[in-house]
Amino acid sequence: MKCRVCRQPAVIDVRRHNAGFCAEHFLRLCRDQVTRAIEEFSMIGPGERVLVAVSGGKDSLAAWDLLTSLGYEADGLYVGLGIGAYSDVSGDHARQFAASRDLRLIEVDLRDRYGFDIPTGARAARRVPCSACGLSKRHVFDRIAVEGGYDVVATGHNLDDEAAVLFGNVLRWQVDYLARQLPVLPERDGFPRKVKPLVRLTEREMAAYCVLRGIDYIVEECPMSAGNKHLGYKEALNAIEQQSPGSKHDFYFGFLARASERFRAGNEADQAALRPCASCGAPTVTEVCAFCRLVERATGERAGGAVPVELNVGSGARPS
Ligand code: Q46
Ligand code: ZN
Ligand code: ZN
Repeated sequence: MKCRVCRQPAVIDVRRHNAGFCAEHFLRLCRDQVTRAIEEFSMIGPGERVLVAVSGGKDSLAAWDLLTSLGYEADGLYVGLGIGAYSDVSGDHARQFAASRDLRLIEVDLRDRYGFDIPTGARAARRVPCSACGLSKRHVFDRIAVEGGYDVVATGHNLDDEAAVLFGNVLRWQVDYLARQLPVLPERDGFPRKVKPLVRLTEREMAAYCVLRGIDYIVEECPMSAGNKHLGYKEALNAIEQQSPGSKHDFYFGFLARASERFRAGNEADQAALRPCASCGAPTVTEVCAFCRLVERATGERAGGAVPVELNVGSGARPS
């Protein structure tokens, strides 16, 4: 197979584009797809500061690399979840990447800052680990973005992730989730905008991107992901994609273009009902937000939010 652009031998075939690409033109395709997503959904404005949530996996490291190579001022945030060796190794990958590119990595360890880790916290609070984990990560992203004066939090969710979440939400008609399933969630009440610049790229493409860019990422899955429904949804969608390339793209972008608006109409009233959490100030519908309740159950203490906390900042300097 030859590269669609230059006719040199291809290193990857991208079936949904019905084309092969050499290394140079594949990397350019990835950058173009990110630029297109950022522009199409107004993700990042000129001069805005971006905080990239990095897990040490391929998607978040690729997102950080893509954003910085496109010229955005993007620092990384790594949250130490305390999931045994998985957390140790993933943290090492994030640190190594930051050091290799001379980028600034902020680290927050859940145990140090909030007094619990995901396995013990989830058990104490009787939540499934991924639910306690998602809640904690979202809280930390918001909190650090506010403390550091970042305008935007970027995550490494790719097309496979978004299509799988959409599939699960449609399967159960989770209309509240469907209303919020967007590649951009606007800033509100002093909390930053959330963006997903990789929505036009797949998991396989991000793995290839990392290999071609020499990015060493953690390959092992999180041990707590076993039984996660999204893995099953991804497999189902992969089988469909195999038969009919482009299905995932059409499913997700068709939803955004033709259906998402209908679910959002009813959700605006819910948004208006949000008020600041009595403990940490995050927007919530209850008096104390779900994260603060999790901290309370996991540690017996309130999370609070106003207390200044020292950040453990990695060795890399901010890019000039
Ligand atoms: S890290 Fe956390 Fe994931 Fe592990 S516990 Fe679940 S949510 S699977 S992205
Ligand atoms: Zn080429
Ligand atoms: Zn709170």
